[in-house]
Amino acid sequence: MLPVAPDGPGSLPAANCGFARGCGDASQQPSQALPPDLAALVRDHPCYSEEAHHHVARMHVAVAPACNIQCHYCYRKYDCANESRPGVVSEGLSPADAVRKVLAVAAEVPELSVVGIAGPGDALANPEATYATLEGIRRAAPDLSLCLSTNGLALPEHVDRLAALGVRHVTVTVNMTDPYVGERIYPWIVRNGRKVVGREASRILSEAQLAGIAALRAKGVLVKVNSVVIPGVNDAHLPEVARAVRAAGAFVVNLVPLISAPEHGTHYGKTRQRGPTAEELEAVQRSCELDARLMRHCRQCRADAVGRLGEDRFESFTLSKLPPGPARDARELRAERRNAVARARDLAARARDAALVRVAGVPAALSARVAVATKGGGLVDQHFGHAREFLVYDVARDGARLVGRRATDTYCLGGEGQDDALEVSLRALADCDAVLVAKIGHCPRGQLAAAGIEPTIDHAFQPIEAAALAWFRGFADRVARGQAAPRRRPAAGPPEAARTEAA
Ligand code: CLF
Ligand code: SF4
Repeated sequence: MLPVAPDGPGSLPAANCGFARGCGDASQQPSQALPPDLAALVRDHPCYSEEAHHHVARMHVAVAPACNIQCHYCYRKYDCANESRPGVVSEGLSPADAVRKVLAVAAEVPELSVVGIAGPGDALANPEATYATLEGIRRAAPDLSLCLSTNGLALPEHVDRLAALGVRHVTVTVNMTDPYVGERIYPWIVRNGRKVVGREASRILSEAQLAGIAALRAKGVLVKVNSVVIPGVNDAHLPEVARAVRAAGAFVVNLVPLISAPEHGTHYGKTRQRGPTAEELEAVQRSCELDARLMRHCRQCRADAVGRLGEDRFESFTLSKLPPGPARDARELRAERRNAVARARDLAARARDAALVRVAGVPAALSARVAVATKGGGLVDQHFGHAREFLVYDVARDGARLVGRRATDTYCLGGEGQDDALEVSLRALADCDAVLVAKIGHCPRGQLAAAGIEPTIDHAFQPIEAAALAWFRGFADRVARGQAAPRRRPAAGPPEAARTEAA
């Protein structure tokens, strides 16, 4: 059984209150000290621990092509190597190929910690392939954690077998608990060989999802709920969803923005249903975080993703590129890497704690927003011009809290600056006070400064949180001297405000 707070799940404080040590990382939040067994499940999974995601890798094996429901945002025939989002995959795998690929990746990527089945259809709509794969990986590489993502329709009948196999992390995508909302997301489901449409389909789906979450929790499995934020359809309903899944036993909720474009071939793409803006997503997060822990570092991975979150190494590990024979057993190498990662995390935590002491005297009301360019090792170590995304943190004397990631286009290509890409970056960082990078060229430096965003290399190669706090210390001094002022960020409207462009 997962531990329950004395008064039941609803009595737990919000995960992200108090600017604790990085959101989405419950193991690091003093207000919610976890028992050791649960903390261990969180600590080394890159999706459950924001801190771990800088260091630890996951991979997906695409063994599940079929699905038992239809979502208006899904069309799995679309494939593009440049697309990173759920349902996109370059090649499907048999269970035997999946195990071969896992061993090959685990020999080359020693920070690999988790193997997940996340499509491209639904893992539990393909039970034979899913179980053959999980059992094969469990036998071949018992040090790797098994993870699974599902729409939840078939979940109740699979909980016992998953738990018996040692699956300790399951993600259930829950976009609604109200069938009136659901009928605008799901045109149909297939239940016991029968196609069900309309509100009845959503009612059956929601009941199965909540029952499955509760049953997983009873078996000691950590459940993450992914909820797709669809402006005008379910955004105002999501706080209710967060409360319901939390009450059922979900550990963390991940609010993922709808990705929708006409060329994706989806119903939403064709009907021009848009995804949320960064401000709208933040507004929905704020409305849900009182009721649930939130994950904010999701990269909306492909079904064949390989590497740390934000890395796209899947193209290096297609079947044609795998070594012909069995991969070497690299368990010892992975154990060594885990020790090295533990040391790096420890150093980063100490640096952060020392930086917290230095900002303790800053006025409580002062905060700032900083963007960070990182290659993914938890350091400010990327050139501005090479960044394809920035991590954005709100910083105050309590700490640095991840707000989310902002995708951008790479500014520097072949040594040439790309003006269009710079425009994208300026828009992505428009609400930031500073951007912390390892290096930056003259031109982007000037344009960022002109836009009121301070570019700085002063904290290059420092751990991210310590760097953000160190920058904040200097910023607070300048504010006190009247030489700087925090940027005023436009207040995001409530989710209802987004309804104008609904499908
Ligand atoms: Fe994969 Fe999902 Fe397991 Fe993670 S992803 S099955 S829990 S190992 Fe992670 Fe990728 Fe976001 Fe998923 S970043 S899409 S939350
Ligand atoms: Fe696509 Fe997943 Fe929805 Fe199935 S559950 S239709 S695979 S998004």
